[in-house]
Amino acid sequence: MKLDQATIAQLAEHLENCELKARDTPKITDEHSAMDWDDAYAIQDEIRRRKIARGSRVAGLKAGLTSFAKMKQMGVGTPVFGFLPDYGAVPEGGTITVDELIHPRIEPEIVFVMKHALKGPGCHIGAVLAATDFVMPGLEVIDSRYRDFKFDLKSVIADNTSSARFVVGARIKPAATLDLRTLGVVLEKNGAIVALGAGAAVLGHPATAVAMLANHLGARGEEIPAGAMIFSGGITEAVAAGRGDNITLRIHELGSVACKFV
Ligand code: OOG
Ligand code: MG
Repeated sequence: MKLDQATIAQLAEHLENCELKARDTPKITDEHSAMDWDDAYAIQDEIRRRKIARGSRVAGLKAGLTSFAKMKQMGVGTPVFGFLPDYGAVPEGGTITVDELIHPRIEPEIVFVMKHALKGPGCHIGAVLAATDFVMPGLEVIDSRYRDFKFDLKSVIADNTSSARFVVGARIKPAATLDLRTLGVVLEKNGAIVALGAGAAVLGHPATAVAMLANHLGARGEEIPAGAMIFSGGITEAVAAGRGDNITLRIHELGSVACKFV
């Protein structure tokens, strides 16, 4: 750790205020170039602590930057992990209020719900599939608190990996009955197709992202708890959405999920 506790608390407060007030900020590494990976996750942990102290729950976990399309779009090279606060949940077909956000983008994702806890190190695709209860289609709405979505990995980890809103579809399928690599994914904005992909875009198989999350948590003495919902990462690049946009995600075998920006 390179930052002291007071600086970590101050940066967490700053980033969380930017989220809650929908204000952007330059990336924090501009002023704190010495910060390391532990500092970045410590800032994210402090944001989580602040939310829980205010009565929020953690509704799910997420892996991000798990596809080459996303890594290329954001100019970074390794996955990151964050959490989904309960108030980010949007019902299927529900609305997302643009005024509460800075510059939202949407991502098509495969969502895992775990039957059993998963603890790294040593987690692999097999362990993930054995521990998974079912999968669902999910739309993640990301909203980096950084100006013009410009950040490096440490800044985005501290900013809870741009987490903002999320929507899940109601058709569930046991992961074991599907080949998650070849599931086709179609993202539509106002009826036009804006992105296309397949499950394998996420690290060859989206369960790899869940295994990496378990191994990441294991290195910190934590685990993915039984029942956890996990967004495994955008399959295509993220697509900007604004007031009036109707978004629909269709995933082969998993049905569709939609939301509207108002
Ligand atoms: C970071 C979050 C990325 C994903 O699914 O790749 C993410 C960002 O691009 O702002 O959630
Ligand atoms: Mg995402």
